[in-house]
Amino acid sequence: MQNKGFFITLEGGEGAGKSTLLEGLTRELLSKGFPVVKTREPGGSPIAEKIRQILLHGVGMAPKAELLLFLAARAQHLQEKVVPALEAGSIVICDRFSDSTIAYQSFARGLPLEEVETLDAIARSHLKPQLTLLLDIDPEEAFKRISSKGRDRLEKESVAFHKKVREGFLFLAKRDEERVILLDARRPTQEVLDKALQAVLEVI
Ligand code: T5A
Repeated sequence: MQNKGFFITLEGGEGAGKSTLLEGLTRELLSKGFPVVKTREPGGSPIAEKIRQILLHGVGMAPKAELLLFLAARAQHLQEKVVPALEAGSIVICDRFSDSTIAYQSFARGLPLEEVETLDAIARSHLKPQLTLLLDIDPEEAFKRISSKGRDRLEKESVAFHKKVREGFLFLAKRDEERVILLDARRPTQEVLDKALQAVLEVI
């Protein structure tokens, strides 16, 4: 799929600092005059936000249903928001995308990698991010940053689950070194933002 814009995704485990980085990057790029659309998954459009509620708070969800709901939300979000913004020439920055599906639904949940990748490619109509910033941090350290109250269904998973998520992300970073920039998420917020901004400005 060809487009005029630039597609950036932010990835990492819970509490790694993706939302913080999304705000900072958007602010910096807008101040430099770039057209930026910020968004997130699951969600980012009205129908996808409804699916998000089911995903984060549904009870007794089967792993395959979970996978297909994330992908349904993705297909809707892309058609409604991401693709039009890219076609209009914007830089789209998305908090989580396909790497999260592979890390959570395949590495951590245990669904076969090849099947997850095939279904994901269908959901995203083969659209790929041109740059991914992966915020890497040990999950036990990251969980200290987020309140134990009001945790959602995935945040309540075990430490072992979240360690497998991290393994998944690191596997993807190694497999696709050209696209994925690994950032040390333990560093201070401003330092993470500076490194991320430098990486973005080098490629856009
Ligand atoms: N999921 C998602 C799947 O399983 N499959 C999929 O395909 C997709 C797309 C989404 C859930 O869905 C799963 C993954 C998730 O479990 P979400 O609400 O988007 O849920 O969850 P998160 O992305 O994990 O959101 P969080 O808010 O928990 O984490 P963030 O955005 O990474 O962290 P952030 O920026 O909110 O920061 C957390 C705290 O740390 C501080 C912040 O101020 C904040 O208090 N902080 C730092 N502190 C010290 N140093 C830094 N560098 C810091 N950066 C931020």
